[in-house]
Formats: sequence, C-alpha cells, structure tokens
Amino acid sequence: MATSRKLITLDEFTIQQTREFPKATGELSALLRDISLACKLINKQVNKAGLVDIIGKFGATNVQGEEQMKLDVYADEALINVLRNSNDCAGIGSEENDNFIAFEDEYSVNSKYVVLFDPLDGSSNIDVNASIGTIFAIYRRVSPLGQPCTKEDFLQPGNKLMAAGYVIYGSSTMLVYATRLGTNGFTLEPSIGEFCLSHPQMKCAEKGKIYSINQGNSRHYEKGMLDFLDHCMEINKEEGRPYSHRYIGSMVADLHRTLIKGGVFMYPGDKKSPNGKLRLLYECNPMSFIIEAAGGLSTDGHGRVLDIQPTELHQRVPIFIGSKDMVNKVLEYIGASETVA
Ligand code: P6P
Repeated sequence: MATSRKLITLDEFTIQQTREFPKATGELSALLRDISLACKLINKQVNKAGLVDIIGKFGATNVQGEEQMKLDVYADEALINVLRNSNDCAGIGSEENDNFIAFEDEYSVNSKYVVLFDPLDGSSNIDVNASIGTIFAIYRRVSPLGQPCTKEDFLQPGNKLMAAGYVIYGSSTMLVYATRLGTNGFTLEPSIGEFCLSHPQMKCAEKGKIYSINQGNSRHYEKGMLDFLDHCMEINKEEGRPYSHRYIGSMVADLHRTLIKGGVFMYPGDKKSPNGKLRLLYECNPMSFIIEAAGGLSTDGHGRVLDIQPTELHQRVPIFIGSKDMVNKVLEYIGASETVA
C-alpha cells in the first residue's frame, strides 16, 4: 500500500534539531513557534487584502518617516502581542517603532532571547500584489535575567545571532529559517495550518547570472558601481550572454529568488545616501545570516555585514549579498580593500 510522504512540520524539525544540542531547553523552538503563529495571522490578512479595508494608508508615518500602511501596523501589533505573551521573549525592536520595547512581566524578564523584526517588508507592493515578507532576527540577551532587557541586547553584531528567518507571502507562504546548522525552508500547508519542510538545507549557488538593483539610482552611483553594471550587461564569456536584471523592490522577494536561483542583490551607498537605504538590525543582518548559512556572502563593501558593530536601532548600511562569485566580483569593481572570504 502506498505510504504518504511524511510531512515534517516546523515544530517536529526544530525538536529534531534540538537533539543536536543536549543542553538545549527548547526555548528557541518555542520562540520560533510563536513567531510562526504571528506570521500565520499576518498571512491571513495579506491574503484577503483587497477584499476588506486592510489595504491603504494608516494615516501615520513610522520612525523612518515612511507612510504606514494598515497592514504594516497590523503585522507589527500581531508580532508584539504574540511575543509579549510568549514565555521566551524579553523584548522586541521593530522597524515600525521608534525605540525597542522591553516586556516587564515576570515571565518576560526571565526570558533569555530578544527579537528584532521588520513586520512587513516591501509593504509598498501590497496594492500591486507583489510578494512581501516578515523578517526576524533572534539574539540571546547580554543583560542579566530577572530585569527588563536593555538597548545593548539589541545592538549586537549579526555574528552573535542565534537564528534568523523570513516569511514570504507569495504564490505560496514560505518560512525560511537559519541557525548555525544551516538554512531550511518550510511551506505553509493551509489545510492543516502548519509550516512543513519543503526545502531542506538550502544552498545559495556559488555562481549566479542575475543582478538585482534599483538602477533608477544610477545617477548617484560611484564609478566602480557603474562599471560593474556595465560588466553585467556585457556578453558573459561562460554564458555567451549578459546577466539578467531582476528587481521586485521587496527585499524578501529579491533575496528569496537570490537564495533559490543564485545572483547578487545590491543596495549600495551612493553620493545622495552614503549608507544606502536598508536597515542593519532587522533587514541586512538577518538576511545576511540566512544567506551565509546557505553558503553565500554578504558585505557592506568593506567587510562582512555580520561583523558590523551596531550603534543605532534603525541605522542603514550598504549591502551586496548573494552568490560568492558575484559578490566578490562586485568588490573587485568597487575597489574594496579585500574580497570577503
Ligand atoms: P527602492 C521596501 O521598501 C524596502 O525596504 C526593501 O524591501 C526593498 O529592497 C527596498 O526598500 C526597495 O527600495 O528604493 O528600490 O524602492
């Protein structure tokens, strides 16, 4: 009799991973479960956007000065509420909130993790039905247990991350999650409401043929960056054709494609915005952790993004991330001091 392929749920997978660490307490698995619950709630709203009054402007701006969409605010509140009620999160930092939030109940102050997130990245694409996503980063706190978390818990370099992930709300809803054991993808099975392992041990191809950048900013780019773009549009000797240009304008969607198909995603600093646009703590660090755990590279043009010592919650950094060969090729053109290992 045919046996159905065993579906491995996210919970089963993280419990199996916990067995790799005898001292593990299961708190990180529980925290991931909480985050995935919030993302299922967000997914439900994203999927019915357009049918109910959840699209459109919230009528306020966030700390970035960006107009908040109603779904942005919904997603932010869903994550904060679930994590505040979790026994495994001491506090959060979010793109949508000026400062970090320390949870002060007796369970939270004794929790050993803090979470940073961009609740709905790429939300300007909601009304055109392009893929958007939630990005999250999990640190073990450095402040003592038993009291509220502090700013230092959030201003850790990305090389201290315990785990990071994103959920992409696209043709299917996928959660991609990385620890030091690797990067794995889980697809939401709506009939049972569970994320199930669909992309085990994801690898970012060493070579790529796709470059992803908002070329509308070219007039502000330095010469080296312009020379690299010319290189991308020349006939590539190995391929006998130029690279392909793909840009969705949603970091999660552009990097999900980069992880699956290879390539390089770039948001460089330029004459107008020396630090580029993307935020270090809840966009560049988690995505860099995920791509590096899959064998790719991520740099700000001088060194690993994950080695940057943060100074501010919402600081921006330039980023060049993806296939090892392509990232190092960019660095050759922009005159970086050395290629990344
Ligand atoms: P631009 C979305 O607003 C976002 O923060 C990222 O998701 C995306 O990669 C980037 O900004 C797009 O920026 O300037 O190309 O519209």
